[in-house]
Amino acid sequence: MDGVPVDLPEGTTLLSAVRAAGFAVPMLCHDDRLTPVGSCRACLVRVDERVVAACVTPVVEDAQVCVEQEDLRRLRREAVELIVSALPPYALEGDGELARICRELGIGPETAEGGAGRGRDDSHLFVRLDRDLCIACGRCVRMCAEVQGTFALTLAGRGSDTVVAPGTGGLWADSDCVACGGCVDSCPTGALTEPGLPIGTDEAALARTRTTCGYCGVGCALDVLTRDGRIAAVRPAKDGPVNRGHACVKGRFSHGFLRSPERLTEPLLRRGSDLEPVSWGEALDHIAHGLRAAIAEAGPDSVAAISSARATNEENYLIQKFMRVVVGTNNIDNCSRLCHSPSAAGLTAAFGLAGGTDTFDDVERADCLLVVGANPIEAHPVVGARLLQQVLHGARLVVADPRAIGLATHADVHLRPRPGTNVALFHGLAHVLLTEDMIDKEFLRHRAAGLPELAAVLDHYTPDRVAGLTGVPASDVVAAARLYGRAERPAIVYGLGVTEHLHGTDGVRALANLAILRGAVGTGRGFGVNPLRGQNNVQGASDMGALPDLLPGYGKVRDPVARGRAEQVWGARLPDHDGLRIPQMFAAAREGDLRVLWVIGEDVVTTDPDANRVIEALDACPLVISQELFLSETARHADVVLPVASWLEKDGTFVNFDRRFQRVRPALTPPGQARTDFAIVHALAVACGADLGCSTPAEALAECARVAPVFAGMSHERLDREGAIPWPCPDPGRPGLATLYHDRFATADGLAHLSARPYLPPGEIADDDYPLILITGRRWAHYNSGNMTRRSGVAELDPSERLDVHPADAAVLAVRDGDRVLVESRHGQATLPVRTTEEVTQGQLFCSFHFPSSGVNALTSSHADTVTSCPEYKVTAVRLRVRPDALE
Ligand SMILES: Nc1nc2c(c(=O)[nH]1)N[C@H]1C(S)=C(S)[C@@H](COP(=O)(O)OP(=O)(O)OC[C@H]3O[C@@H](n4cnc5c(=O)[nH]c(N)nc54)[C@H](O)[C@@H]3O)O[C@H]1N2
Ligand SMILES: Nc1nc2c(c(=O)[nH]1)N[C@H]1C(S)=C(S)[C@@H](COP(=O)(O)OP(=O)(O)OC[C@H]3O[C@@H](n4cnc5c(=O)[nH]c(N)nc54)[C@H](O)[C@@H]3O)O[C@H]1N2
Ligand code: SF4
Ligand code: SF4
Ligand code: FES
Ligand SMILES: [Mo]
Repeated sequence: MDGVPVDLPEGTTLLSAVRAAGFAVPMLCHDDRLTPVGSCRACLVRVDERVVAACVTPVVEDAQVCVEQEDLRRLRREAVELIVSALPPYALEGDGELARICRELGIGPETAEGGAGRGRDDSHLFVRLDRDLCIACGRCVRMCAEVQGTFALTLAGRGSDTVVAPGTGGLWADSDCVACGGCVDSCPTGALTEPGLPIGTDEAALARTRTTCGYCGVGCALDVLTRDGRIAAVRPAKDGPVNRGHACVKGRFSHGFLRSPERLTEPLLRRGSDLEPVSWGEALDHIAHGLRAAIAEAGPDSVAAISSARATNEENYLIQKFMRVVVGTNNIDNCSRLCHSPSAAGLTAAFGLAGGTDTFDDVERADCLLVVGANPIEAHPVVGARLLQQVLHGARLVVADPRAIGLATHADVHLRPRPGTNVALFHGLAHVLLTEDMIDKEFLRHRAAGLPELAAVLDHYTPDRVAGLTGVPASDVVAAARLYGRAERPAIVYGLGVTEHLHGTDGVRALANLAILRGAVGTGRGFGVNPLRGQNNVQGASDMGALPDLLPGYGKVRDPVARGRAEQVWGARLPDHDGLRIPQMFAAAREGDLRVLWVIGEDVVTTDPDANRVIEALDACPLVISQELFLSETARHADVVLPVASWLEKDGTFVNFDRRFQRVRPALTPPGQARTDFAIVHALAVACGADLGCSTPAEALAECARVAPVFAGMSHERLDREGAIPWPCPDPGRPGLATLYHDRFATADGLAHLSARPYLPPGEIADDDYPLILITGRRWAHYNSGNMTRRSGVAELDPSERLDVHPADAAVLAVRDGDRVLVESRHGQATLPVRTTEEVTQGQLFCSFHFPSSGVNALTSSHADTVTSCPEYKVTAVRLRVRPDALE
């Protein structure tokens, strides 16, 4: 090539060859992540006397390629000039891709003299379209299809009038767009922009902070662009290890909460029925006094804290250290209790460690995916998008979910078990694996234990019997088992539809059985069992020991060796008995045994089950502290409210769903007197006359690395240098372990353990009084309690709660879309508007819990996983009544 030899495998494009030889060509219709189309002609090169577009032409062996000849430069300039001539003059303002290419090619603003007055579409809150700038390169359309998987866009019109448009016709706001922002990022001209960065913005003048998203556990790397102390835009980082330049509506656009007028900016103290502003000194002294009195009168175990999976590792580390060292209790827990505590228990029992077995990059090499009780398109959108693309590229897909979730339309088999019947379903699949000999006998002989016991139990789970227990047709059980059983590299990905049940831990273990039977874990012949952990740092909160039975790094508080290690580093004696779990804390409060409850970043009144009983507990506890961004429902019941900094205002690390530590860096300063959780815990320690050491987040992680051998190789300095690092990471000089269990499992005997626990029915079943089953879960635009997303503009995209009802059930009740119904369970009531949809099956309902005012968690019960106390959020027996106003 121009004299430079390049050696590239057949099938790669000339573009790769051009780059490999150290040259560059301008490109307008090309984005490396997307299928090349070769329509703009900006990248012309010559191959054996033919002039071709480099981005679409494959490399041929021994071809003579020219890039730098003058006539090629002219042809490329003419191609771009032709495109630019149709655009209005402002097309070349700023430093967008097109403007830069024009500058490089010497095309001046005088060339842009078009602008047909095709108008704008500013209907959408986050995506703006200027049709006059559209060159119909189609990158946005491909981005929406090939990366995001939403297929919301098309190219409409003919010839030079072709322009991007929503596939549904009409306005962008009414389209299928889920505001991932991918199309905006790929648009080379500024036809698509986001509100904070209009065309002509000089991005170089904005401050840029690399951090990690503080919403879900995917852990997208983000670049936060700020101007005058406010966010101009949030860009997904192209080199983000999980997101690779992609993001979702929450990480990207849900930051309006930061400057919400409702943001807490000063501490509040209860005086009678009012919460009144006070100084930090007064608030902290009040708490310190309450702590001292409680400990003196009722002992350290009369104090409990709920730590935050939204906060950083360093903050969680400090909080649990405060509770153990300053207070002297193990009464510390985090929302993993409500979420994936059955994963931690089940995966530890099966394989030895509490995290998922493989990295997501490996999962992406699987040829068959079993997605169970997870709705990643809405709850982990970037992972959902990657899974969908994998399926569109040929991987087989089995979905096990009672609802027709987004991925189900692409599934080879969609299993729709009745909520709460997973164990029977998984045993049914295992039965078929065994009877049809789709098991790895070698692996079972050398690396697993428990086969005879399991085989005896599985005898009872014939597909026909399983069909009776679960409602899944026997033929579907067989078909799904064959897809998983015959795949070369199967992988299991799962969510709360497995864990939030009366027998959630059994569910995780019965699911793990499938991977063990197939030898699809710890062998490279498949990619194990992988929970889609929920909160940004729920993995980390548990890793840091914000748990009543475990120290940082999962040493047991009852194990003298683990305790001794921590005691040595902390220079204090530690309590040696397990502390209270969250539901036990509430029970203790109701019984008058809890004097102080410190709730950090969790809106327990909105999100814990059986809300009326939670409120009773808070009201019974003499001192409740809520550390919050907003006056949440929980804060309203507190005696002291402390204003905190959010993830965009703090320094530290998070651990994402596939065990990667990633850096979190402040892009802004917190408003008013709000402080980081880290600073608040330190200040409280000082008010109590204690010194927690580790004065910076970096020092806190360094200290944690000394307490917990699995994190011994982790440090801020290393993360700043290397980017994401997975744990286990016992050695500063060696990489963390992304894939686990190559030689042996981490169990005491080194073997994977099959579980022979039988299916047991859920805590609630439909009966004559409560004939319908309510499932609760997530919707794409909102996040958990909704305290942040409801104050972030996205609320306009999804303004209210609704109850999904099957049309047949709606007909029986004579209710229509929008009608408000009274939902009653054995535990409470909620009033919700109806949305009829076949996404739910007959006899089942679905709603989220993102709108505290609708009171969904007044309905859910206090049934909980028998092993870990994870609430049975997914199964509540309810009945509906029409026109509640007439009945109240
Ligand atoms: N947009 C958005 N994203 C989020 C969150 C959010 O609030 N909003 N929250 C984050 C958090 S904290 C978490 S933990 C994750 C949760 O992410 P997911 O686990 O994906 O969330 P859910 O929607 O609660 O439940 C998943 C699915 O379980 C199904 N299911 C219910 N019962 C059963 C059953 O018995 N068997 C089977 N097989 N399936 C069942 C439900 O129909 C539902 O589709 O999402 C995180 N991401
Ligand atoms: N019905 C039903 N209920 C559920 C579930 C379900 O599926 N169905 N899922 C459950 C699950 S999996 C989870 S994880 C829980 C989540 O429940 P929560 O943890 O209560 O919900 P979030 O809205 O994520 O966050 C709680 C609060 O933290 C505050 N916050 C955010 N960042 C910070 C910070 O850095 N520091 C501090 N101090 N505060 C901060 C926010 O303002 C918010 O009010 O909900 C559970 N509730
Ligand atoms: S923002 Fe995302 S979902 Fe919406 S049209 Fe663009 S690529 Fe598609
Ligand atoms: S997928 Fe999760 S981590 Fe990524 S931007 Fe969305 S909420 Fe944030
Ligand atoms: S970039 Fe190659 S034809 Fe457009
Ligand atoms: Mo969660």
